Formats: sequence, C-alpha cells, structure tokens
Amino acid sequence: APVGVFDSGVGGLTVAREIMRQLPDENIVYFGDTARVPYGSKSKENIIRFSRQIIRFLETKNVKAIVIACNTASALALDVVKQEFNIPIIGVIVPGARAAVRETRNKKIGVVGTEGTIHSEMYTKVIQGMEPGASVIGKPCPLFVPLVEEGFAKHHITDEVIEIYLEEMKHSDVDTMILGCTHYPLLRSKIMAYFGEKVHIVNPAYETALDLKRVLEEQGTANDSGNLNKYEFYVSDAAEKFKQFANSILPYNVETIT
Ligand code: DGN
Repeated sequence: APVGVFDSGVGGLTVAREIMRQLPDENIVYFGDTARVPYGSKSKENIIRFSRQIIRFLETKNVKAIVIACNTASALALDVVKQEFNIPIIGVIVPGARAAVRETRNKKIGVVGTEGTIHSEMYTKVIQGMEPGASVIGKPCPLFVPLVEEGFAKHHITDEVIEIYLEEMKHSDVDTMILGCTHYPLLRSKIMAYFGEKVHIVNPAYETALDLKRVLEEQGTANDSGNLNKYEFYVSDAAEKFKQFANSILPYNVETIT
C-alpha cells in the first residue's frame, strides 16, 4: 500500500522528496491543496476541516499511513485528526523539534514558519516538552512562501527579505534554527549563508522521513508494495504550475498530475 502525503500545495514536495530519498521502496500518493493555499494565514477551524477532507480522500487511495507535510496543518490539525482516524498520521513538528533539541548546545532554538505555525506556538510547546530548559524564539516569515513559488529562491531580492525577517534572530544567541515551513528548505543555502557557521539549520523533513520509517516498521507494513516506485500526485487546482514546480525540485520527471 502507498503512503499518503499532503500539504497546502507544492511545498510538501520537499518532504515527499525526502521520503523518496530515504524510503525508496515506498509508493506515495501526494495531495497538494493548491486551490486553498496558503494555509499559513487561515484559522484553526478551517485547517482542521481541510485536513479531514484530504485525509478522507487519501483513505480512498488505501494509504497505510499519512504524513502531514505542511507545518501549519501539523501545528493546528494533527492532534485533532489523529484521534479521528484509524490510520497512523504523523506531522513534521515533533520530528523537527526533536532534531533541534538534539543539535542545540545552549538550548536556545529559533523557529521560522508561517503566521499560523508561529502563533500556535506548537514548536515551543513540543520543544519544551522534550527539553524544559529550552527557550524558543519564533519568527513568522510569510513572504518566503510566494518568493519560492515565484521561482525567486536564488534571486537577490530574497537576500533582502531574509535580512529584514531574520536580522534580530541573527543577533540573538540561538545556535539552532528550525525551517518550520515546507518551502523554507528551498532557501536553505541563502539562510545558511546569512547566519554563517554559528547557527545549525534543521530541516524537519529529514527527521520526518525517519519517523515514517519507524511507524511503518512498527506496523509491519514497510516496503510492502514491491519495488514499483510509483508516485501519484493530486492537486485541487493549477496542475500545470504544480507540475513545473515538482519537476524543478524532484529528482525525476513528473508527467501526470491529477
Ligand atoms: N505548507 C505550509 C507550511 O508548511 O506551513 C506553507 C505554505 C502555506 O500554506 N502558507
């Protein structure tokens, strides 16, 4: 059976890409809610409602587990939907928090993400649940998403936006920073260059793929699809734009988007 992965749109492909890399024998059904993106500025009620609908759709594809690749939906909806469905559902926040707690030396952690993610303070709660002495500084960076989607990830205008959003973080004493939004790993090299050596950058996608692996092994369903390498993509709108984006970041050519 395949693994279901969903996101508000294209960003979750950074998580799907990591699953493809680390779990090459798993098939994936990906759903991108491109008609309703962005999730970052919407209410908790709506994010829960959208997540429920998408999970029901993925269930019709007989997925054996679901990864909520979207940080905003992981922050606002995971705890609720986990109680409502019988399949294992994992998000990106716990894995990202765990990696940050492991990496930090001074227990001062920065988190960047959408307004929804940062205002939920979910990263802070999860980090402090793991490491009560940690302090967490959050910063919403809403412009990063459209910059990436418009293909400006390498454009110099992005350097300026990074500086405006992250100057304070740079001059704080955080030694570890979580890229708490699906799109931000695509700005990783610029963000790393801005912070220099002193800050360790965490991409939750990496740790999320490891979590998925653990869940599938516990469930006894790892690698049960035969080496098919089948990836299916569904979107709620703008399939052509999604395809272009997918082909710019995935290691193979995506031909059909449904
Ligand atoms: N996928 C969203 C997230 O990771 O928070 C970012 C895109 C959005 O909906 N704003």
